[in-house]
Amino acid sequence: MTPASGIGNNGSTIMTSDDPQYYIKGVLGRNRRIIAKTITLIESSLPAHQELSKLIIDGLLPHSGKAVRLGITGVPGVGKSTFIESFGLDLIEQGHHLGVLAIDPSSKKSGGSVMGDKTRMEKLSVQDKAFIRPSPSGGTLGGVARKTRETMVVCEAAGFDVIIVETMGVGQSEIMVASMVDFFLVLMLAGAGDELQGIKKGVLELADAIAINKADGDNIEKAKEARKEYQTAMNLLYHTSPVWTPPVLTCSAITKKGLDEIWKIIQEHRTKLTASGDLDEKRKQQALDWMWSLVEEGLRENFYRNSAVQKLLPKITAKVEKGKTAPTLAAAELLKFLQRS
Ligand SMILES: Nc1nc2c(ncn2[C@@H]2O[C@H](COP(=O)(O)OP(=O)(O)OP(=O)(O)O)[C@@H](O)[C@H]2O)c(=O)[nH]1
Ligand SMILES: [Mg+2]
Repeated sequence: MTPASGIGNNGSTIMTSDDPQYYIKGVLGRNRRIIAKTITLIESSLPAHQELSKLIIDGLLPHSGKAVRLGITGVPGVGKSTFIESFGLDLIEQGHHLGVLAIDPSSKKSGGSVMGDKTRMEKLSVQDKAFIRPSPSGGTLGGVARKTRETMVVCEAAGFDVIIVETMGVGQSEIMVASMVDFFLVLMLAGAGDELQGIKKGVLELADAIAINKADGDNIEKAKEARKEYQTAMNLLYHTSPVWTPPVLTCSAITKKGLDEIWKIIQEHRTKLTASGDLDEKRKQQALDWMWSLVEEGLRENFYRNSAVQKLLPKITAKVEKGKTAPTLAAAELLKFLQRS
């Protein structure tokens, strides 16, 4: 294997170890520099880095799985960053170690990621007991999900016992996040219709709790009204677990009112689902989901990397466009190469 290398801040090439044990030991010893390096390897698309990160994840996996995994979603501006900062600082005060990861497939390297703007979590980001990582940039949603799952393993192995995965409530990414966490919290605003909030019914079905944020000042009454309406709606929806009906709460990420209650609900959910065996079942299902999404990603990569596919693709797509070859035949023709590879 070629040694893994990276570009230093000053533009110089820095050699890093290609020994998985270097990373495994560093992560287990909660060495922040090595944690960050490991995540950079996970996010790298270089084949040598990907091989190395597989070995590292394999070594870290037995040390992971003990954290409380939370997913948080909500439309832009609902207050996710403010909420995570307030909630996170409270958790740290109670002695927890917090990892915050983001999923935003649209994010570019130049910023614009959900948490590219760290200033919104400025108090949290300087805490020793917090580790904040913005969304890996670019790539498919599947690729971003893989990187986030692996980063979660790294954070858990490093001893972060609460992991928050943040995503924007505007697309497919919620389903991804819900499939990698124990508890999925949807933040909403009072006085805005569902359509306005861009939240689909499907997202509410994924929710383990809804919190109407910004319940402060003049907004308190409106938030209480919204809470009642959503609770009625939630009682009618299909729920992911028979032992849990998702509650609707109100909170203020600014005044911190209601945040304690949300943490209590998360713990109550954990106790109930552990007792019923549902949490275990959920994690097992998630491990399978993880495996299948890797298989699908691998198949797709093999397909597009195949030189025969690359050669045939322009010709065959042109033929399909012109109606000279049926899409069914074209697909079968292309897939034949995968069977041979
Ligand atoms: N009054 C009030 N304002 C809040 C509260 N939470 C957040 N805000 C304000 O709402 C605005 C948006 O908050 P953010 O935390 O940046 O929202 P976000 O959901 O992270 O937004 P994106 O990162 O764009 O998706 C900011 O001006 C916050 O100060 C709250 O509980 N009460
Ligand atoms: Mg934000």
